Amino acid sequence: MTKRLKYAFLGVVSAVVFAASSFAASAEGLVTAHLWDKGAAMEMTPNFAYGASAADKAKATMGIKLSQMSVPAGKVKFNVTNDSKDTIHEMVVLQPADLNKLAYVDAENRLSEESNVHIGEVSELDPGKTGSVTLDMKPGTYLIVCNIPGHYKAGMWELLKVTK
Ligand SMILES: [Cu+2]
Repeated sequence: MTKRLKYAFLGVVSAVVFAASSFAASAEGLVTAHLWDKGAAMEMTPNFAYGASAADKAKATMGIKLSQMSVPAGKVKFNVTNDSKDTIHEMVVLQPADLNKLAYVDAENRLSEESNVHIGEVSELDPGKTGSVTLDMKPGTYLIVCNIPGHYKAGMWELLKVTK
């Protein structure tokens, strides 16, 4: 191999290594979340907390749409968009010990972020705004909510399974 060829070869090798490492970086999970509502004029009905049937939840006037219901464990990036025209929303990731015993703060009309184990969030997005957060997630079931007062019970929650 001439010296010139050797350098060219090394160049190819480093390009391949670089490509491989950027592939590894892009292997982090990506979840897209859309926060939606039917407009501030619509009444918030507090009947759609966790446990509401899918049929009931379909009547909710606000909600969260996730790109998927499960994602592999590890680094997970959440890209969050507030699709509302007039209402602030947020996305909070909780990992409650028991989904059937969620701690609720009645005085604040929202879930306790302490008792339900707060993992991370994109807080208070103005209408039309986007935000993102990358979290290191272990296998388990997570509750994704908007914790603006009243919004969780009005239907703004989804479950996300993190798989091994
Ligand atoms: Cu909300």
